[in-house]
Amino acid sequence: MSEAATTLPVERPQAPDEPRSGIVLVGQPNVGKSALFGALTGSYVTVSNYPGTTVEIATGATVLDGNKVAVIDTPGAHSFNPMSEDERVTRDLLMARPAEAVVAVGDAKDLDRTIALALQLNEMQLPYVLCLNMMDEAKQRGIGIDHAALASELGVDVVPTVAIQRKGVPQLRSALTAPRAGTIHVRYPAHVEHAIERITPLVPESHVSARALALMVLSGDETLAGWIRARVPAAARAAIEDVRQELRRDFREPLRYVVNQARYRMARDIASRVVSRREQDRRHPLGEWLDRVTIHPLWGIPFLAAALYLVYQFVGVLGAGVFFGALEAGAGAMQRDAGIPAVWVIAVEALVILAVLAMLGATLIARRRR
Ligand SMILES: Nc1nc2c(ncn2[C@@H]2O[C@H](COP(=O)(O)OP(=O)(O)O)[C@@H](O)[C@H]2O)c(=O)[nH]1
Ligand SMILES: [Mg+2]
Repeated sequence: MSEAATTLPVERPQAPDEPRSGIVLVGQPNVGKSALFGALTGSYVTVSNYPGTTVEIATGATVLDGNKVAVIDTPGAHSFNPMSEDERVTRDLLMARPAEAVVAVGDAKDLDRTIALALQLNEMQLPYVLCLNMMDEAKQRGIGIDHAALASELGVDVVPTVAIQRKGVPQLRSALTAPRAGTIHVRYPAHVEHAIERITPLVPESHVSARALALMVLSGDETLAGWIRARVPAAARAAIEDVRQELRRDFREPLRYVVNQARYRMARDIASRVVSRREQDRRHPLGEWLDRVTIHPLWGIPFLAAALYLVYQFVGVLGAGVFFGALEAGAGAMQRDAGIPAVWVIAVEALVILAVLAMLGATLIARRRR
């Protein structure tokens, strides 16, 4: 963990009257952040690299309630516990100084993930508006969202939009004049909650809540190390690290995973209460269960092993043994009857088999993406 590991302006402690950064658009990749940014700002846009990185940030301006405010488009982020440079820049932008308002942009077709990100903003206690974009595609798929119910669950304004048609943009503008910090909070397993209680008095003053900072530190977010070092005395840092190590021993999975699990569980619960689907679009419960268990860090392993074994059986035993045996026999016969060289017959037959397998694979992938 080196000092250079942070891109946050560590030398500049937060002054209470510091100018706010304006309106910051955040969300997963490809949810329509840039389209909304365009709808809000028009054509006067500056693109620059975020200090110390090659990540590009677009800045423009808009007028809200007669006041000109900056609007910032950020790179896509699945979470504010960064795993990539893009995610880190977005997290740093949120932490460097308070925003006038955050716009959490989400894909209405992917409500679980949208809500999971919103819950992190609730945790950080940043004032925001949740924008459910791509409502056109959601409707086409028969997904209906009770956005008023979602708004009261989260405690913030929720605005459905179709950014490319500028639908909902006036409503978004009006919600942005009075953004709120969310009211509902993720409950973590008791051990985690206890660790949060012990760490919150030790984290620095910030416009981001102490609870969120405590969770970032507990999740082992090393990109925050420099920021913490610049603000927390050595003794307190050692105390924080002790709590973290103790908590690590309470779980088999990494703490980051434990924290994410709790967030997603709550996001799914909320989504299930506010979303309605046409019957044919509902996924089979077995499919949902398989989805979850196959990506689990522990239970995923036997599934992977079983899948590899099946592939081995298919390719090694059935493919090499049975098929090629038959191919060789067929090729031998053809060679005898028509004088075609055996390698040609085998090559053509192998190509046909590969094409069939590729088509099967493509069909399976397309089905999963749907
Ligand atoms: N159908 C539909 N497409 C959209 C909508 N908003 C954005 N898009 C498209 O989705 C893609 C990703 O949008 P973009 O703004 O680049 O997403 P970003 O990665 O979040 O900045 C682009 O092809 C957009 O034209 C929307 O509301 N409905
Ligand atoms: Mg973009």
